[in-house]
Amino acid sequence: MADQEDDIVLAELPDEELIPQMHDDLYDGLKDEVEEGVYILLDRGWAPYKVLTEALVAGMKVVGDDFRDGILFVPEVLLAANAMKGGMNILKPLLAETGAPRMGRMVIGTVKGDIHDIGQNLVTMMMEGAGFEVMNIGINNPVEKYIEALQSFEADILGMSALLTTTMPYMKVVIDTMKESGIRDNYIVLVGGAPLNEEFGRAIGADAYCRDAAVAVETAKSLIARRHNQATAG
Ligand code: B1M
Repeated sequence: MADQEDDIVLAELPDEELIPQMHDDLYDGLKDEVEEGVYILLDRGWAPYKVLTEALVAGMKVVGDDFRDGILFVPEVLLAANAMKGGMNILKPLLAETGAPRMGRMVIGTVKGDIHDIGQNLVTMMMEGAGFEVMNIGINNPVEKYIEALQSFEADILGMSALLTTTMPYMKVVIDTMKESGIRDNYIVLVGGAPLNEEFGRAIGADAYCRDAAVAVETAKSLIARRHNQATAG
């Protein structure tokens, strides 16, 4: 693979060849090449969101499938994740550059026992791009950390992420603790992550399950608007 890479000049590839090449580079954990590809697409006038979804997220899907099937192992996936983050870091300021009005404040973090953070970083970027202020508290968060962050940041929304079937039940622990402390209804609770679904979101008492970052933005916008309307009516 590496020998072939030496011969390929990314800037000379047309879009329809550059995209699969970037997926290969992501798969191989070639951060510099992935970053170069992102710059090339932006130079060609691609919207940052299109680069994100078609060049990066779609490439990561292949990595995920091969990880599941035992073709890739943790060290390779870490390299791919690092390459993905390189590309995301270039896009982050561009996605946030919309000059959108302040929409609300969100605390987001991955639950206790879980160290996957690419998805929640993406949600953070997209929410910031849509005008939300976001406090990203990272990975492996116990309930106390969520509650402390919600209160200190004066958040409107709690976002929780879980990528493992073994860690997703912890979301219910957080929501139940919020209920016990009498603060549940002060916040909109959104949950996401590959193993979740709508039914799970409902069952644990979240306000909504968000399939992806774009859905998270739309859901947050509509639930915040509904809250404002209720507050005005009441
Ligand atoms: Co992990 N891993 N991993 N992993 N890993 C998965 C999740 C897995 C599905 C792979 C597989 O088998 N196919 C599998 C889980 C199986 C299961 O539980 N059913 C798995 C496993 C088993 C593991 C380990 C146990 C492996 C091991 O050690 N033997 C281990 C667990 C570590 C731990 O957390 N305690 C582990 C470790 C790792 C790495 C460290 C190597 C690395 C993480 C690096 C990092 O995040 N910094 C890693 C990765 C990269 C993956 C895959 C390949 C990719 C995840 C990802 O970043 N996807 C993943 C396979 C997969 O998901 N297909 C896998 C891209 C990202 C953009 O998508 O995170 O789904 P996603 O986020 C989306 C939506 O879900 C949604 O929006 C995002 C953007 O659209 N969303 C939200 C997510 N969070 C949200 C929160 C919201 C709203 C929407 O709040 C409002």
